[in-house]
Amino acid sequence: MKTALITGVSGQDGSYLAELLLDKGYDVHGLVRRTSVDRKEHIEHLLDRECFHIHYGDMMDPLGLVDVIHSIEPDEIYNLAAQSHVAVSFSVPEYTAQTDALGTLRILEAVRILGLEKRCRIYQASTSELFGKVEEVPQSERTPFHPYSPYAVAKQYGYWIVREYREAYGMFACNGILFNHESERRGESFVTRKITLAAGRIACGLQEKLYLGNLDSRRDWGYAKDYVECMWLMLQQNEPDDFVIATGVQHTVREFTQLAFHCNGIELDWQGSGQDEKGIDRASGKVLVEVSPAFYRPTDVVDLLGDPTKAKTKLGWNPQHTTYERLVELMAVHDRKLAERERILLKQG
Ligand code: NAP
Ligand code: F7E
Repeated sequence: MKTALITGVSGQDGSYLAELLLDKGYDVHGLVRRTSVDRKEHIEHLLDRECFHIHYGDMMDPLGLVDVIHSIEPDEIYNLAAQSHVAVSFSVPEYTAQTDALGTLRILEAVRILGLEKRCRIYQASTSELFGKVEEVPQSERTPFHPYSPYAVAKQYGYWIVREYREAYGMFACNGILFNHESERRGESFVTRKITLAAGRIACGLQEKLYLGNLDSRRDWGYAKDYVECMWLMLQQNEPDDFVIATGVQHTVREFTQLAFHCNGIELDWQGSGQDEKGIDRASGKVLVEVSPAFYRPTDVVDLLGDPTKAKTKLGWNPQHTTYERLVELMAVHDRKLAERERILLKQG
C-alpha cells in the first residue's frame, strides 16, 4: 500500500485527489489548517474512511511540516496548498509569497532533511498563470514565462525551486502546469462558480443581477476531476518531468456566462462595450449582467490557451474527457439545485 500526503486536501483539487488515491488503495494523509469555524465540506464524506487521515499544519510553519512528513514518511507528496486566488494576491502579496513560494521550498527541504529524497516523489501545483502576459498562443512546456500577478510570481519561485531540487539532489519532483480547472467544488469567488451560482439564483428569483469584471478574458477551462488524474500519472512515470495540462479549447468569460444562463433557461443578449456592457434577458428585457470595475485587476491575464500534446502523448491523458459544454452544464445544474433548495427554505421561513 502506497502512502500519500496531500497539502491543501480541503480544497477543490485536494478533495478530488484524495478520492482518487483512496480508490487506488492508497493510505491518504491530508494537511489541513486549523480554523475557528470548521469548514471541511469537501472532505466530510472521507473523514470516517479507515485509510484517510487528517493532520493539522500550515505552509507557514516549517517545523510542523517536517514533523508531519517525518511521522508519515510518504511515498508521494502532492503540494496543492496555496493562497490560490489571483485577485486576492494583490491584497496579500507577502502572505501569498510565504505560502506559495516558500511553502514549496519548505516541503522540499523537509523531504531532503529527513533523508527521504530518494524515496518520496513530489508533485508541485504549478499554474498557467506563469505564462501571464503571454508571449505566444497556445502555451506549451517551451513557452517562456511572464508572470503577471503576485500569485504568479510566487508560483514561479515554486516552479523553479522544484526544478532546482530535481537537478541538485536527484529528487523525483514534477511541475504540473495546470490551466484553469473548475467543478461543483470550485471556490465561490472564482469567475466560473460565481457565474453558475448567480445564474441559478437569478433563475430562481433569489438575486437581481450579476456583476463581473473583464468579460473579454479568455481561459482554457477543464474539469478538476480529470486534472487530478494527471497529477497522479506524473508521479507514476519512470522519470520526473513537467507537463502542461489543458484542454486546448478557449472561451471568454462572456461565453461562459451566456452558456451558464442558457442552462437555466435564460437567453442573454449583449449590449454596449467595456464598462457599459450589459447582459440582457431576451424574454423580459431585464438587465441581468453588468460590468463592475471593482472586479478588474491591476494586471490581468487575458489569453490563456494550453497545448496538451505532451500530456496526451507521454501520459496517455485525454484532454477532452469532459468537454467545456459538459463542464458548464455540470456546474450550472449543481448550482441550480442549490438555489432551488435555498428558495424552499426561504418559503418555509
Ligand atoms: P483551493 O480550492 O483554493 O485550495 C487551496 C487549499 O490550500 C485549501 O485546502 C486551503 O485550505 C489550503 N491552504 C491555503 N493556504 C494554506 C496554508 N497557509 N497552509 C496550509 N494549507 C493552506 O485551490 P485549488 O483550486 O484546489 O488548487 C489547488 C492548487 O493548484 C493550488 O496550489 C493552486 O494554486 C493550484 N492551481 C489551481 C488551478 C485551478 O484552476 N484550480 C490551476 C493551476 C494551479 P483552506 O481550506 O483552509 O483554505
Ligand atoms: O479569473 C476574469 C478575471 O479568478 C478568471 C486560480 O485557480 O486559475 C485561477 O486563476 C478570469 C480573469 O481565475 C471576474 O479577470 C472577470 O481574467 O476565475 P478566476 P484565475 O485568475 O484565472 C489559475 C490557473 C490559477 O492557478 C489560480 O489558482 O476571469 N473575471 N470577472 C473575473 N474573475 C473573478 N474571480 N471574478 C469576477 O467577477
